[in-house]
Amino acid sequence: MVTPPDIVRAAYASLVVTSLSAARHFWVDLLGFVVTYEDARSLYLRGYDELTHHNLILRSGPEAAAGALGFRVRSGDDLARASAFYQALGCRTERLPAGTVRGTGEVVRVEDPLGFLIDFFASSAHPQRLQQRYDLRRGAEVARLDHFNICVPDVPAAYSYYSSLGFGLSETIEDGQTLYAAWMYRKQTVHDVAFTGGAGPRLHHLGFFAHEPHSVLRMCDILGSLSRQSCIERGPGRHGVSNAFYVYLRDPDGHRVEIYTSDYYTGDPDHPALRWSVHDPRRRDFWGNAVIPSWYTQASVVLDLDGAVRPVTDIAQTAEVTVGADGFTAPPPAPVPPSAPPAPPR
Ligand code: 4SX
Ligand code: FE2
Repeated sequence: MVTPPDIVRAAYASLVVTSLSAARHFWVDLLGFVVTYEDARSLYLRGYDELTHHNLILRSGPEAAAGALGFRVRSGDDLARASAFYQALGCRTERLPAGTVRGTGEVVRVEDPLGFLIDFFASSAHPQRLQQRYDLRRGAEVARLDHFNICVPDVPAAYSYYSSLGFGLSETIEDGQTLYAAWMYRKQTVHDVAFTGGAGPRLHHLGFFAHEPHSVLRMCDILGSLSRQSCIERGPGRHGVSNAFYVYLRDPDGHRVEIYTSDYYTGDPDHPALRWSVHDPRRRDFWGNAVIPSWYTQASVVLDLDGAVRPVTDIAQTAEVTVGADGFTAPPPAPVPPSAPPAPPR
């Protein structure tokens, strides 16, 4: 097998938005992203901890879609490995000279076997360090990009492709027959990428890390105060999978964003995967709150190397939403077994 590139982490994503001013208001003024660069057609944003040029590129365009998902690789040699790896798979690849993606060294851009546009880069400009500029923080006080969640018609196929790229498995949702969802990592957290079974390729959401559960709650309070509560799609709550505290929001174009905090360390070489039953009502919300059906079914279409929207293939396996207990399909609590009254103390 061809050696895969040494991927460090999920680093940036690019979204096409239909109104850059509406998107700026949402991502910068409300969520509190930092602007690294902007012009009339694009915005380059990062979290307060981020020391590369950007975590998110917003570009204005005629139709909402997701562009490339960016992985940082360890060195320049890994760019050559990425090219060779995808060429051996028969995938289209491009080399973009340094600066083609603003603030970023050379990029290898590929159409991956799942149908997503993926960027690999090894170097980036270092912007001003803002971690301790508490005076500037707003909104959810987003720290950095944490993960991509993608909709794929065939979850086992996505799992085996990302395994071949050297990703570790942290958690799954499954039953005896079907792998419904999986979480995989390169950095030492629960994930850099996760798969939701559904029509694909589509981007399900971008997960951004915040340091405090309080940031998640504060974001919800801010949206309520501004009568923007309809942006809140799911949560706030505690995930079963990952143990993170979360909320999902929808941006003005419907792109889904998760504010995510306090998952756990996965860096030991023998890190054991946690496997959840699809019938466990705590798996997606540890408190058993129902997952709204739109969360399972709606997602952003993705672009190909020519900038065209990728056609979507229907789910090729049983849909989790039709089997899983999610609060609304949860079995009633087990009856308390009858027992004899405790014997009086002697
Ligand atoms: O809904 S899940 O609890 O399975 C979940 C969803 C866990 C972690 C995530 O990042 C996520 O998006
Ligand atoms: Fe997530």
